[in-house]
Amino acid sequence: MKNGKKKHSGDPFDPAPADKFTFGLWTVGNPGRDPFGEPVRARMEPSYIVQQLAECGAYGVNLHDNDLVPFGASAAERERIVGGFKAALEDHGMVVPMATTNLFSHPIFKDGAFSANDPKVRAFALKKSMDAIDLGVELGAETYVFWGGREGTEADACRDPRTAVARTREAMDYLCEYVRDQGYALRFALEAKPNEPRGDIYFATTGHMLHFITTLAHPEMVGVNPEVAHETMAGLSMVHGVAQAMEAGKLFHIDLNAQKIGRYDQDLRFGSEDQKGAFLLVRLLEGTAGDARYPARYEGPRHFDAHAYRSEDEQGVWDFARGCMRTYKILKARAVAFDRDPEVRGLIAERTDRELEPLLARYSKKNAKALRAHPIDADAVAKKGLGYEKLDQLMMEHLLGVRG
Ligand code: GLT
Ligand code: MN
Ligand code: MN
Repeated sequence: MKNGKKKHSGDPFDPAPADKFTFGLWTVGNPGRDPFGEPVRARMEPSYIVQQLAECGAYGVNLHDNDLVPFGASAAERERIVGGFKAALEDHGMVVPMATTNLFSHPIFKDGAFSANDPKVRAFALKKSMDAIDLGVELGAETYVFWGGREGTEADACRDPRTAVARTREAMDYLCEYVRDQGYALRFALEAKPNEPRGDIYFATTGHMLHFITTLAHPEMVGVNPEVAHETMAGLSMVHGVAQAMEAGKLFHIDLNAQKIGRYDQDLRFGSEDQKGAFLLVRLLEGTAGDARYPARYEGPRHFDAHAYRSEDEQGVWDFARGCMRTYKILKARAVAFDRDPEVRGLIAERTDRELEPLLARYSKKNAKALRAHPIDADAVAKKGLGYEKLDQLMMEHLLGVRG
């Protein structure tokens, strides 16, 4: 069954490959292990996951090196596994748009990977990353994610945190040069997280990453991969972080899921918590507000980095996967209706002032002089209500499906 040939149900919210929905092999493949309990689901073969995700209407799968090729596999075993996986992708019309390296599971990474104090660990991390980049490119990946889950501390005196930053820069510069040297068309996307599994993880938020990128030797090759759960764990607005990345041309990839504030990294089904945040995120990614100043929409894959509840069996996993995709499409339809609503448009229409705005746009002695001379009645401006209660309620009504 080739994906392109799969018959669509006709339900407008059922996913199709054109929606560009992707899942990590580790997401639907999550066996439901947690720090307090054993796995509740059996391991699924990567080729089987590809087949099932294609059935569900997904566009592709992403992977860590060891999601596919077990740690320490021989070259012959690697060839056999990769060959079988490529055949499954081909059979089911699925692609691998993103790949990454597992730099956190093996005990060698207990002190981090690129930032670890032992040069042998840093060397191992670079070697493993180069091999994993080769694998990703072989499978067709265009984006390569770096999530520094173990790059952090509990005992902060173990290294100067500035050294951790500098070592991470060295590693990123090293790997960018490797990619250039190989002639690969690959971009890096850095994923932030504030804590877990480490007490504190370096580069805690997307904002930290955005600045770090400006210090790299090839900043044009590197962007970010913000995750809903991680920004929310930090108590931040995912929408604002993503917007800053988009405005800087740095949203290279995205990890969609859901999260309650103040919890462990829950990686819940997309949209299952904070529906308002999810709505605003989809609205931003899809560009339904239609602001002429910005590129219309985010064009990359819509990747769900989430997993089914531990209460589920395999059927629950596919229900979870369909749920992520359906909720995204439902929110997209709601966002389109919201931004078309004349009452909404009236409330968010920008105020213009042809005389004043040119004076604000750029400093010059002349502009500043004219600006200072321009009378502004602060009390009169302050008195006027902005109508945001009405606007937000209209958003709620669209979101709850009683309007539009
Ligand atoms: C891990 C983590 C995710 C990262 C993945 C990429 S692995 O599941 O929780 O947020 O995106 O390494
Ligand atoms: Mn993630
Ligand atoms: Mn997460």
